[in-house]
Amino acid sequence: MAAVIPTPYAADRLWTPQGWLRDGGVQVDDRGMIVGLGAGEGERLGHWVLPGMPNLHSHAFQRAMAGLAERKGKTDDSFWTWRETMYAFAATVGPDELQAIAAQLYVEMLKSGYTQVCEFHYLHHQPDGTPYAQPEAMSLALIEAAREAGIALTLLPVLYMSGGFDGRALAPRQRRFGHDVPAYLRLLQALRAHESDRVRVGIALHSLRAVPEEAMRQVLADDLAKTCPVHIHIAEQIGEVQDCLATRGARPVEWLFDHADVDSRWTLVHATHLSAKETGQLARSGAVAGLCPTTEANLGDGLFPLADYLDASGTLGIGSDSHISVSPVEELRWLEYGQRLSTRHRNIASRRQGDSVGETLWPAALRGGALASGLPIGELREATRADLIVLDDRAPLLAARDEASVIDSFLFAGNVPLVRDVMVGGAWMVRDFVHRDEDRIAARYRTVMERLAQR
Ligand code: NGQ
Ligand code: ZN
Repeated sequence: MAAVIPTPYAADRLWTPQGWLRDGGVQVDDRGMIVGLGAGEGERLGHWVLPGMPNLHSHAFQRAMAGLAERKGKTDDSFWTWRETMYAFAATVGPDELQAIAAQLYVEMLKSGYTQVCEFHYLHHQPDGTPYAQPEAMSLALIEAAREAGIALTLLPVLYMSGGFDGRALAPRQRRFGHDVPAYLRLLQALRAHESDRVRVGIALHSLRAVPEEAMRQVLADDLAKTCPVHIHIAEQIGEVQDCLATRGARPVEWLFDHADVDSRWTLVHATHLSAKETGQLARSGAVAGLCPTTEANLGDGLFPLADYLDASGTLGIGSDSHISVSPVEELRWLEYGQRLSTRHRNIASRRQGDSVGETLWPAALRGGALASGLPIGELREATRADLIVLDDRAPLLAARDEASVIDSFLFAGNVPLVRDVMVGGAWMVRDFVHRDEDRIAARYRTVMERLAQR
């Protein structure tokens, strides 16, 4: 068989872990993988070229209710009252709606610079809890949406078994989330058949409140769970920490480390409320802290101990979670701003004199996001997928920005899109700010939303 010659691309400045590579080039093979990096020859990508960002935490359906829970209710509004609104909305979404919403969301993700998404998916069954004729119908809707939009997907079907730490049964509105362990493992097995260069499957345990200890042990012991990413929501709300202490005698993260071999395959989503001991445990384990700053702000969760965690060399990534905002720039900006507001200091994420906040956070989130996604590494180098973004070098904001200042300007000062082009696996999904199929996907989304609004 004749070898296919890789496609060469050139860029004026290409972001690598060593900093900006000048007049660099990437060679991409026919599977969309980078097979060479070095001197720049070939089609010019643009001026500032960065690796695309993985989004490590998404509940796609929630995009369609963004902005609909911002009005004061009868009781004190909290995470738990938001969850009631979210459950009511979730009950209206079936496979067709999910596909339309997710495809629209994924287009928005691509246009903002995300090239990969981890979908933490728990809307498995019909609203009353009856499985669909094809039990994995909702998962397949997400796979199809990712394919239509052209974003790479790590699908994390979620195990959800109980309604609280006391092991109580699922509430009526939670029934569509539920599986027993054998049915969950069958779902995982069925979805594995859909894996490809662009689709991966991992495991998600919804939370310690939703997964009893014995079920967690059984799933983690199964061969299917031995090599894939494992995600869990943990310690997002103080109430959860208190319930865990009361029922299990330990704080959530502490308890997890005592009962599972938490390593770099794991992503602990939120991990907001950590003791000093837990911060150290999480950092040393190599697991990813899955931070979702805009959602955590929107839901009133609290602030992650970023400085201590970075001082302990902890790994982090970002997710847009409830999609109240869909932008890696906004996640990283608010990650830093939350710390500034609470400490009344500046430049918190950069821990050494002279380091830039943006040049610290963008690569950190690339690395953690890749790990969480089950991908080799979050940087442009050989044997990684050619997922990259090109900034708009004609934007007035970037005028006279140089290698030392462009990433900070991109992260902190942009109020209009600065991501001009987006490539996933060697193929252009966004060119000149336009996604290749955005009109059709948006039109279908509008039709679906109008239908849902009438229910
Ligand atoms: C979720 N979202 O699973 O969608 C959760 C809310 C829960 C966030 N925590 C439901 N942001 O935690 O029970
Ligand atoms: Zn979540």
